[in-house]
Amino acid sequence: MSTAHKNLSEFATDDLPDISAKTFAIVVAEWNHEVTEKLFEGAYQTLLQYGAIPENIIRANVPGSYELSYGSQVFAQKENVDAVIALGCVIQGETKHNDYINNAVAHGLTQVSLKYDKPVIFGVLTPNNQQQALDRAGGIHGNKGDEAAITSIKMLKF
Ligand code: DLZ
Repeated sequence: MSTAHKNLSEFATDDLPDISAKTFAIVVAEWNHEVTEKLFEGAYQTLLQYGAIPENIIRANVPGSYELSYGSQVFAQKENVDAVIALGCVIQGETKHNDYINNAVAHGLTQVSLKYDKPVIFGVLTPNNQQQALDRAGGIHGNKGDEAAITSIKMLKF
């Protein structure tokens, strides 16, 4: 186990399914890209670490987290895609925009997952500030991109 996963104590990573023939789509929001790039790197490297092959990992960018639902749907409906990982970072501001976006994405991703009967993973950080985000994107609280990737692998057991 690499040190990248030392904060994944709540995640049992034994008995994961073979993913060498599985295809993953990672949809990445460009807003707060200094954070979402780290989430992507964590998710991508974790998929490779657990046996995915690079050719079977598709990446697509969307402008902001609000667009993650649609972006995820585009891939969830493809027959060859086994799981979708949606990555974003919505930082709380002076207005309630973050609540609206977070709620919309959470509902949107759930709908896509149920409609297309595939794992669609919520890898969206919802911090109060950028430091909290960085702490969770390869910082002191690990990398939520890693966790999102492991969650997608676990869900392929169903
Ligand atoms: C508009 C907006 C704001 C204010 N903040 C964020 C944010 O912190 N994180 C994020 O991913 N996206 C943000 N957006 C953009 C929206 O997600 C969306 O792209 C626009 O409202 C256009 O639909």
